[in-house]
Amino acid sequence: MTEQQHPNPQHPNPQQTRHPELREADPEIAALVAAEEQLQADTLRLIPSENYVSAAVLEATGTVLQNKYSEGYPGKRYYEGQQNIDQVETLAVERARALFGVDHANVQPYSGSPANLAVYLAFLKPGDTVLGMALPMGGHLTHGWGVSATGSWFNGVRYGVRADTGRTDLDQVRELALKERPKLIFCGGTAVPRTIDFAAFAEIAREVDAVLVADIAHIAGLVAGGAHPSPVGHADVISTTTHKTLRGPRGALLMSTAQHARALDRAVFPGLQGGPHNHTTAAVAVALKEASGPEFRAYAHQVVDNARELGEQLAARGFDLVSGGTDNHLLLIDLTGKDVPGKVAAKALDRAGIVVNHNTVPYDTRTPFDPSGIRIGTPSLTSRGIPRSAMAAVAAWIDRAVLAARSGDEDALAAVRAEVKELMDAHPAPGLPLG
Ligand code: DSN
Repeated sequence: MTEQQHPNPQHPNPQQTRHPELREADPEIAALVAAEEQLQADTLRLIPSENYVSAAVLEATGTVLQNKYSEGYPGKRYYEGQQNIDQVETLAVERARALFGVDHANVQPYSGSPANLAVYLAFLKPGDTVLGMALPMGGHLTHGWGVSATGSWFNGVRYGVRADTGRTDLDQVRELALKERPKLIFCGGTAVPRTIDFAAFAEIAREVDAVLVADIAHIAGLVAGGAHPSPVGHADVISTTTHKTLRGPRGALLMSTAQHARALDRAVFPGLQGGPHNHTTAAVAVALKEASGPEFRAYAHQVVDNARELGEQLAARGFDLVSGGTDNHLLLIDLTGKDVPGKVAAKALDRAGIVVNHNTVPYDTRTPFDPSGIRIGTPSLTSRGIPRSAMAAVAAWIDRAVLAARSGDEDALAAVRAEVKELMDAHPAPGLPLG
């Protein structure tokens, strides 16, 4: 951090002023926090489920609200002293309802997996059938996959994507629904690069009298910002985390029609959870306020524009994109044709300052621990204000790093890292004092 970057004595070097109590009480943890800040400042973070929260969201997570127990819901608590907490939670609920246009919102789930488990508790008995996208096809563990509680306690039936298009196989969804008569159908996932056809899923769910759950964890910010169609009016329940494209703290929301409000609330508390994390609720409220403004709409559209452009630039360099491209924030890349396994590529990219995750691709012939693909996305880089015009450079860096992964050229990775850092320095990240 140079004097030049902080010329104003009113704003001294944040490394010297940030977290003074923490540095005093626990220098080891303080040093690791500082190192993580530096890492997040210096690297091109392309994991599509990650983002940078604003300084305001970050501050809200570090408030005294974390000292308070509040089991129950506003106006119906099991502990006294809720004068402020009730207002915080009510604000969060009202903002979620307004932003997504839903009848009901529960802001208490600790994260996406507990939120989805609460949905099972609300509607299913152990052994009942749930239909969800298979994990290796882009689904989520909690959509009935075997190693998850949802796949061991319930009868998980899975659909996939079409081999020829890489897109959700809605014919298979309907066939399986008619044959297996699931009580719950999940749409959405963790590696779905295309628009989810909520209306088509709703029609199938109605046909078999199933509850349709739209898991919009990845795309919630795009839905809120009008850059992806909304599941409202189609899905009975909407589940989402708050920390991905929505750019809030780590947490989750369950939303629904008025009809299912009571069942969901009872499932979250007392069914599954104890006291809500009030500091997180406050930060969720702040993020929802931020997401309701015009700047966030522009952000959501820019995320998609950047992803589309990055996809085109990568395809032009011979990368095989599952489904041929993207409609949203993420790209799933099959590296088979590049002759580099996903994990080898991801680790090389990390050394080049580009952070991605290895990922299975549909019909992968390799294992989930050593799959054929990588998954990348544009939410974080867009939060730094990195424009569409920079996507050619990003694609070229990925290309060079993947080639270097194959040849073991560490100098090439170091050269990419230096170029990446220049772009990062030119686009400070929100919430990071080091930017
Ligand atoms: N871990 C999240 C993701 O990366 O997509 C899903 O839970």
